[in-house]
Amino acid sequence: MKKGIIFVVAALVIVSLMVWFSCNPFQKETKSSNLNVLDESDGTRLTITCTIAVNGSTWDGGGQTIIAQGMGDGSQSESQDPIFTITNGTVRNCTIGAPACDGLHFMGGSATISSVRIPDVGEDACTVKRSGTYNVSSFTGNSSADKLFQINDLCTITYSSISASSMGKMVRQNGGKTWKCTIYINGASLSGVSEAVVRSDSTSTSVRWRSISCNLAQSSWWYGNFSVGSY
Ligand code: ADA
Ligand code: CA
Ligand code: CA
Repeated sequence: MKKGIIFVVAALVIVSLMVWFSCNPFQKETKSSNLNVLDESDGTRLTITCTIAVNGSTWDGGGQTIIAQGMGDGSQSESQDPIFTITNGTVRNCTIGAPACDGLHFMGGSATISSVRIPDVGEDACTVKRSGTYNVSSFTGNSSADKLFQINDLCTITYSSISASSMGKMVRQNGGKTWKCTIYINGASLSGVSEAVVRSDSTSTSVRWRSISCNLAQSSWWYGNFSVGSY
């Protein structure tokens, strides 16, 4: 009888460990073969069930489309998982299909997103979660319900060659926050913007920009009382 209970407990522990290791968000993922790939039948589609954590490496999607399952519905719910977290690394060359959930999260250090497309942005497309130095380049993001890019911590961030349609604002520093972020916009082609290019409640934040085209009159590009200049 006792042996039976020990056996059941041991089996439960082993199964729990297997589940943990198959979808551990803290695990360092370096090779695509480590990812939780459910469907790679035609080499163009990668179905995932947990966040891909890029830490100290470059993750190159080779043009694949990523589809998230069980990570969120792409709505305005704030409780969805990110598709990627990036710490001191790069994510490049992929499309994030719907539901794009909470997009990509910058988690610290120096990190880059390059040649990423999100045809139907989820809650938002890309968020600064922790302080660092970041680049977003050659990025396409369409159909944002509100924000394309969100900034929740101190950073210097450069957005270059951004192509986006339908959004409230391209960049939002977290509401009510007064710390400084330094934002560079080096080329953005924006259509269907309803509110602003950048909105911030911080007077210490600085925006430097060049080559922006936007449906809004230029007098409505900057929503807030921050420093703005071209460069
Ligand atoms: C909203 C919310 C913040 C944060 C942010 C985000 O602004 O109020 O707490 O969740 O969205 O990062 O999406
Ligand atoms: Ca949000
Ligand atoms: Ca978000």
